[in-house]
Amino acid sequence: MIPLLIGGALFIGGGLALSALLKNLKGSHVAVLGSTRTGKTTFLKFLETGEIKKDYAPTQSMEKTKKVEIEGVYFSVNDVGGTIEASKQDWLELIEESKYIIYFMNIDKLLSKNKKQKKVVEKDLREIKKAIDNRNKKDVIKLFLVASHADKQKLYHSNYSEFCAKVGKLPVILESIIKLGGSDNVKLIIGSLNNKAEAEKVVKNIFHNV
Ligand SMILES: Nc1nc2c(ncn2[C@@H]2O[C@H](COP(=O)(O)OP(=O)(O)O)[C@@H](O)[C@H]2O)c(=O)[nH]1
Ligand SMILES: [Mg+2]
Repeated sequence: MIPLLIGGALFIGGGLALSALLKNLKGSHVAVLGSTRTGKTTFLKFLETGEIKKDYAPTQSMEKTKKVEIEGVYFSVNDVGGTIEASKQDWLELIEESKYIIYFMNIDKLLSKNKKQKKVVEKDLREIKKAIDNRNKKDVIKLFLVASHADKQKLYHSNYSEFCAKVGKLPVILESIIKLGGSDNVKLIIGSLNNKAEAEKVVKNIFHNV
């Protein structure tokens, strides 16, 4: 059983303490990557506060990489311009030091055949793969692909399993998972950060069994 009361612990729904969920990651570095407006800041703020803030504040260029320690886990968000193009060196540094990568993509845009988003995701994942292969540290990296903004798609609400199957079959996602080492190394998380309940599901899906 998960203890119900831990001093100062943040609870994320159903009495599940974030500290319990992050227990196995203690001391690890987690890189949060993804193009702009995919949900990185929202995700991190949720981990910090348990709240969903809707107002979009583009990350200031002064704070290219934001680092936060949560429950003994070191999260870094790289947020300038979004794509790997804009801040490649920062991405490479984060990938070098991290054991986990959480990559955000806007699944609503991908499913809407947004060519730009598709190109960005393809390029980002290709570069992430290269960076992982070139790491000096040789420990295995776990990668979480988070397909956020799913709430904007009708099928997500009407038939969740069908929606997941559809997302899993998208070539850009399917091919990336294979190239990045298959389902042992890569986990696809489909969901939304539109509200607390949805964000809790995303967080649980990422961190349980890690
Ligand atoms: N509907 C919906 N909005 C989202 C979702 N994730 C993020 N947003 C919104 O998208 C905007 C950009 O999110 P943000 O976390 O700032 O993106 P970042 O640039 O990756 O840090 C914000 O207004 C968020 O409230 C989602 O899953 N669904
Ligand atoms: Mg941001």
